[in-house]
Amino acid sequence: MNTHYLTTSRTNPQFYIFRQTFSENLDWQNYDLETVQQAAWQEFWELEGQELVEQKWHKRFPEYREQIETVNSEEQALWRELWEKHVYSLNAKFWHILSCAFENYQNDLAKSFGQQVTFGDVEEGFENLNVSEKERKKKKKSKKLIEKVDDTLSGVNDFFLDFNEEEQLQLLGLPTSFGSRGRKKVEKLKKDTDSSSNSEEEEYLIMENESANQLHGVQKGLISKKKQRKLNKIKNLSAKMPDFMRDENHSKMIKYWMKRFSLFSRFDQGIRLDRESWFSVTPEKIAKQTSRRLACDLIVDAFCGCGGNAIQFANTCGRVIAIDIDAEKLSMAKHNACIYGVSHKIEFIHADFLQFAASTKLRPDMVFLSPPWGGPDYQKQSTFDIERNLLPVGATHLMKLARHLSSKVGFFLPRNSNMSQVIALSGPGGQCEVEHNYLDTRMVALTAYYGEGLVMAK
Ligand code: MGP
Ligand code: SAH
Repeated sequence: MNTHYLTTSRTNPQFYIFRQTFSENLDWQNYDLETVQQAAWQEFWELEGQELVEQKWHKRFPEYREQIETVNSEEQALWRELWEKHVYSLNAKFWHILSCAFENYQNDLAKSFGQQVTFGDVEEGFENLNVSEKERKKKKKSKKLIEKVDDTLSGVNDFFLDFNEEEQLQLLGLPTSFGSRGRKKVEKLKKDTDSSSNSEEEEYLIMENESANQLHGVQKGLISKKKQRKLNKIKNLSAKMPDFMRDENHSKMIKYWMKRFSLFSRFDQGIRLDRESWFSVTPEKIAKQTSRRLACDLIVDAFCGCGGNAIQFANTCGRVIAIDIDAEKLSMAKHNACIYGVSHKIEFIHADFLQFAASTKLRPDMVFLSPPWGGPDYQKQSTFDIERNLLPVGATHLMKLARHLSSKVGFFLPRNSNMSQVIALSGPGGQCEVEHNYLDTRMVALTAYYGEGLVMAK
């Protein structure tokens, strides 16, 4: 288990993309990964970072706007100094998260090419740190517990929280120039600057950790009391959940409920989702990114569900044809599109995409595919076979249908997809570009792009 969950904010996570162009005969291990990381940093900074720094500044110092108009030059200099510190510390925080996400990316990539990377590299890092034998044993022990917990729960891996920021960067073999502050200070910084974590979310994380401890018999005597506490917390957290989410699998659905604002920033304005869509809708930040990449005059969203992608396409494309086989989902998608004020740009079509593609004369500029993956159990396979496990048909068949409409195709796929199969879809001698989408340090899914003009030349 190589995943580093350094931080996780379900309500307002940071979005990072690592992208590379692949073709069958290129050896991915020889890629210039440093460039990939730098590009991801730059992209994050342009898309989100700059704005976040501004927002957090004004939240922290609401008096700034007014005062800066009237202050003398000495006070101006003080403000400038404060601003520089603010930018520096947020830089450090975001770089830190990105670095951990990037470490995960390399491991995830290796796995998707069928190779195992172990925690060994990180273990070796211990030798170079000034950590006493006793501390080392303690850290190893906590690492083992967390690995077990992670396997069962896919919960929060806070192994890295045992180390201060500089140690973490050293362990990851990454630059430490930003990482000289102690943990207390980082926590204070987090408190000061991160308004996104709210008590609801904190409660949820505590609950996840508590159930992890229970699973492994930690603090045995307390289990029944804790179980009771957990049940009470679940009750509180789920009070506002729709009834159909409060069925037998209650605690599983809470995870999705906690992410509701990450799925739709306007969730509270009345977004509607059915059970399947809670699992399958594309989180807004990822859908926005895909819509920037697939901006065109006319796009077909072949499996539109409740509209996560279609709504964002409507902001970057002239017109959107949104297809789904399920009429109820289509009506929810329409309703959701109204909330975002874009329903007039989307034509909703109730159809089976397989039949639609075979019979239509429509020739859109782009086609976007986000078919069902068989529910959340897709995660149970270490490598997801996109030819055997996608619904309603395998990836090659689906691509053939999509290419009948347009040579430019975007394909949203599970994070554990078999990468050789993803690349093979580009055809002999072809190339594809793959974006690995991370929210904080978690990979959510990948998006593969095919077709001339869509794949960035290598
Ligand atoms: P997830 O793995 O169920 O959630 O789905 P998460 O929080 O990453 O899981 P955890 O166990 O690591 O906490 C991740 C994302 O994949 C969802 O937000 C959806 O965008 C997408 N997704 C999931 N499923 C099951 C489907 C699917 O069947 N079809 C499509 N198109 N997208 C899906
Ligand atoms: N991208 C969507 C989620 C897609 S989930 C979003 O962000 O909201 C996959 C969708 O494919 C489901 O809504 C399901 O109803 C639909 N579907 C399944 N089989 C289909 C088919 N043969 N033709 C069209 N849609 C189909």
